[in-house]
Amino acid sequence: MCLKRPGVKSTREAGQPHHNKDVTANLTPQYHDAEERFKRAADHAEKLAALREMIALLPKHKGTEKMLADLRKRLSKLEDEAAHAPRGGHRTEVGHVKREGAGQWVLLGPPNAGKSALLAALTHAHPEVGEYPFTTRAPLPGMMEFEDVQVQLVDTPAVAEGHTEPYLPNLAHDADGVLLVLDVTADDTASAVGLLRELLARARVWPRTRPLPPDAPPFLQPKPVLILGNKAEEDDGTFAALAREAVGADLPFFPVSAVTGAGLETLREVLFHELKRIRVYGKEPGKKPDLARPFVLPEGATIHDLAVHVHKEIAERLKFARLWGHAKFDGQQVDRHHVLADRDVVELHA
Ligand SMILES: Nc1nc2c(ncn2[C@@H]2O[C@H](COP(=O)(O)OP(=O)(O)OP(=O)(O)O)[C@@H](O)[C@H]2O)c(=O)[nH]1
Ligand SMILES: [Mg+2]
Repeated sequence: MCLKRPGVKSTREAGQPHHNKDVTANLTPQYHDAEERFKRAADHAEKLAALREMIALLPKHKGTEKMLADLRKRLSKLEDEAAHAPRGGHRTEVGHVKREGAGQWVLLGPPNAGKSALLAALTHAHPEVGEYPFTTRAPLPGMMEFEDVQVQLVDTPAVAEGHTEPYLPNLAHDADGVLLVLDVTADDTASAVGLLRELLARARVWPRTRPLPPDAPPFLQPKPVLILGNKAEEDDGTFAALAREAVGADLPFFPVSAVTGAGLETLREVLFHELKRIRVYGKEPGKKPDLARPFVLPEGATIHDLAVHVHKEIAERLKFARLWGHAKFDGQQVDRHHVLADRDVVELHA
């Protein structure tokens, strides 16, 4: 990377000829960062994401016109390739897991922390659990049940010095939330936390519990980041206290045990609530509501958002809705701007 130190005059500024694109284009460190990620991209999706960032971050002026045209040409070539890639039924892109259910949490952590054991305890997935490091070789999703919704958890290969899979930042970037899994009985928690924090920085993930600085770089993704202190049943409280200290006070810490199940029921609830989603049940006039299959929408969603979710045409023709739940009285008539609450029952009238 060629970062220019402020206040140091470059040879060019002293009036000599040069071929340094930085100086004419005024490229920022953020641009170089994106360029670096483009060069190192492990797969197509990562390449596309980095290239889009480069285009957005490129200063737009006369001196960068040619560069911009060149980047755009590369982007359209990559997009073409993505559109025409063969789509076999079982083909999945390594490092990308299709989001399913109410939201996606990715589990990251050092070897042997119990990521796979937690996935097995919380979902119906059957990952390999082993007492040796690097048991997990590829991301594996599982669906966790919470009341009447399902939340997706994604187990991943370990994060370790010199062994971290290059697609992990991408996975964290795309997820709705990140679970950092630590073994509270391990004695190298501080270094594990250091590596995980680096990974999150590369992923542009900003823990939502930390205030966003006013000069926050673009593309930061504020999202929930929680610490799971696993193997808590082997602890009299001392280990968890030390692990918590190593993590720092800015991230919520949950002691859990994949073996005894301690802390897991609370965790299910937290994982759904941290996604900031609401459940809404549909109802047809004169019939009972369909309580088996809720619509899952972001907090703050309105009647209109629900209608769009159900069908675009219904949204266009919508006259009013009737509401049961938090409304003042059952069957209250509301308009499309009405904000919904968790567990509302809605009858759409188009
Ligand atoms: N005592 C105890 N052991 C656990 C717990 N969770 C997992 N283990 C054990 O820890 C070891 C590692 O578990 P894994 O789930 O394979 O760990 P991992 O984080 O997926 O490891 P890698 O795939 O290698 O990164 C296994 O021997 C598990 O049986 C727990 O809550 N308590
Ligand atoms: Mg594993």
